[in-house]
Amino acid sequence: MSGITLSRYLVEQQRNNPAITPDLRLIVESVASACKAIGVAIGKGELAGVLGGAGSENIQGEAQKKLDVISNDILIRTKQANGTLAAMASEEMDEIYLIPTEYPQGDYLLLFDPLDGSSNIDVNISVGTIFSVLKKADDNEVTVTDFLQPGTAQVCAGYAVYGPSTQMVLTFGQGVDCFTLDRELGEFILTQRQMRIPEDTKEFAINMSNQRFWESPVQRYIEELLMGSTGPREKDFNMRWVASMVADVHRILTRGGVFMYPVDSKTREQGGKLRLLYEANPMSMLIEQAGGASTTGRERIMALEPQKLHQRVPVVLGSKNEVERVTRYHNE
Ligand code: P6P
Repeated sequence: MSGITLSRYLVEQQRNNPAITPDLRLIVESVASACKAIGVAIGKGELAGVLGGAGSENIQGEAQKKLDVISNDILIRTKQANGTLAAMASEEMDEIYLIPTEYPQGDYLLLFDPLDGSSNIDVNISVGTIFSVLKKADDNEVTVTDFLQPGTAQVCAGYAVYGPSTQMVLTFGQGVDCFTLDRELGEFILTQRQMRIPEDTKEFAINMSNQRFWESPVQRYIEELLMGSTGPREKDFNMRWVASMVADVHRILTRGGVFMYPVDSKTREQGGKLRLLYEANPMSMLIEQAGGASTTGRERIMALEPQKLHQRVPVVLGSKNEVERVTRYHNE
């Protein structure tokens, strides 16, 4: 095993990647320590009385879990005072969070889904934290408009997945590296460099219960997969659906696959289910950096010009040749 800690890795990376400034290094290190604390809170579960609903709703109208709120607070508290950020945005907060004036201000913007897949938390299934880092475009007072940058503007993206082991996956735009938490040391150790997604796959991830609401290109694509070796694809496929995007994306980064949360007649009003700025964009950067592709079914997600902070978007991501096929079906 490499024995390379996250801190040592960041020093190494900074040498050959000028985009990794001391402030950006500090942001990633403090997100990592927040994820360690979130992992501890999740690990205690029932023992710490942190399961179940918080009795509140987020801007999405979704009931918040206690751990959604706890995770959000951990990220805010560990991030706000280190002088690297101008503001933060979260799935769990309606408005952007300006760094209080008593703290030094920085040039970076941190966006996160503090606990993705939290509907799984009460049944002990893997969940995760997704984060994305942008830079302020100018020196003016930060507003929500500063966050409305395309995915291609991200300087860093990553997630922590709280599964049988706690892992952190990171990209600064020069490939995707994976760390595993050594719980005795309390350190993330580099365990996989330059993750690559196979261009072809036999595994797909979609919530099949929505089938009757899908648009025809998605109907066609999934029907062909289900026909397997007896149909036009001439091979059998397997299905996985964890209902935690982080867990599904981690599987795809590890062994390939295609993940779909398409827009359908139920979600057309909102534009889809998953959020662009702190779910689809960071995951798309990781997927593309690992040799995969990520589109709305019609266009590249990372090229979208965001209009709203909590904007939703259809997502088709993973093994390049499958994503290209789904996109072709939409554009035929
Ligand atoms: P469904 C979790 O709530 C989430 O945002 C993603 O992590 C996950 O992929 C999706 O929603 C699951 O949606 O409709 O299957 O519950």
